[in-house]
Amino acid sequence: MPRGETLPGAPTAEDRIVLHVDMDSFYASCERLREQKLRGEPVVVGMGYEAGEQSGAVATASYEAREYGVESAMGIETALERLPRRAEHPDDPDTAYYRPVDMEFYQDVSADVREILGELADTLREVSIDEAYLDVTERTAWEVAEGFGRHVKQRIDREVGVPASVGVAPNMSTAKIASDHDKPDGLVVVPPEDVEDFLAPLPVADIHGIGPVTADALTDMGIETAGDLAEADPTTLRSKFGERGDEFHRRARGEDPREVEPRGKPKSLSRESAFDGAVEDFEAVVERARNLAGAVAERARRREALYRTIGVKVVTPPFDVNTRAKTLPGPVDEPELVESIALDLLEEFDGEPIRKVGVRVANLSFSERDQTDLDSWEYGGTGDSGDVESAEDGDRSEESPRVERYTNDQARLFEYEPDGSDK
Ligand code: DCP
Ligand code: MG
Repeated sequence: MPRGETLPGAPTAEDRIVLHVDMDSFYASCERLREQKLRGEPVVVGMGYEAGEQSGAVATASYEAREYGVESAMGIETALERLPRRAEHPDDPDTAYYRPVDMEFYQDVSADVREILGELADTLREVSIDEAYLDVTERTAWEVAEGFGRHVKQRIDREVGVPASVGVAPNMSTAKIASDHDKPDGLVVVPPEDVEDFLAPLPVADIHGIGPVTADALTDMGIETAGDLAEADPTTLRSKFGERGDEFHRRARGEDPREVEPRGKPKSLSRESAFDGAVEDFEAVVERARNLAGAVAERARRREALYRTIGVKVVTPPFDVNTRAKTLPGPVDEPELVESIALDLLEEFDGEPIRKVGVRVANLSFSERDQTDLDSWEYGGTGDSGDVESAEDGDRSEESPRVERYTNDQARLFEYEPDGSDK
């Protein structure tokens, strides 16, 4: 329907202006914030990495380091082959600064960014530590959306000091693709009339919900770009992919009816961590679980959540997801209990090879004021499925390319909150 033909007051996708912000090489940018000498240099931030060691996996690499082929989820050992440590070769520019992950610091920086975004949005939905959607319909207009996007970037840069990429579009999925389109320091504005043309040349894998497996299946059908997909026969797509086929078709045309909604309170909080392959050393599993239990309990405390259920998740080869939980008579905030119950529940798996372990607290209660939020909280993710990214937000599909990288990750401490599945 052409613009202007809708009934007054009936909102259409064209009425909305959605802005997606994704910070550039976020952890590395945070490190640069407190260490001037890292600016403009290759920086690698390692998860499970300690200074001078080879262990762990790359959480992120600065864009300078990416030029050497270093990327997220790569083993530190491989990264070091491509980019040796600057500390060991001070005069060699083909080297990088390696730093261990410091979540607490990144959370602080993220909170500063969030404060600014909160001021700039009608509604704000945080997706992850470095990513958020803003509905800015009431704050700007398409004619000046580019200036607004620039303003958002500048405020983050001036007040926090970290670079961000911004996409502005009439819906969430297009805004996300737009923010990623010209990284780093990108600003891409896609007004409603340009959405189809903007999407058309992109590979199908760039479309929300289409991961490597589906992308391959589509390629086999001769569908390689979003444009091909938009023009494909809906009946063929439906026969091949069921209802998802309709969804793909809509998305390829840039239709996405989701509204930018703030997050409600989570129903559970959990953390999990993958081993490099399957480990048989139960002590290592216990040690990892201890840390996870501490992290989960701390997070619950920070969010002022009490929990009644404490559980563990154990992934055994090939990819069997086992969950065990214990429910207490009343809600508590007791980190020691989280640890002891988690370790008790793990006992059963002593002697088995283990790929991944997770700890979770559920049956959360918040202060009375927040209770309604809790009840109304609905989330489509599948936190218990073992797809760590799926609970991060409904925004990433089971099949997104990141999944592959995450599952190959050596020791990614991943927050799969909020996962909404309150089993
Ligand atoms: N992260 C991680 N493990 C991964 C991917 C990401 O620990 N496999 C962490 C480190 C990143 C942060 O999450 O800094 C944000 O993820 P992004 O995918 O947004 O990556 P970056 O912000 O690092 O880079 P980009 O500029 O591509 O957004
Ligand atoms: Mg980012």
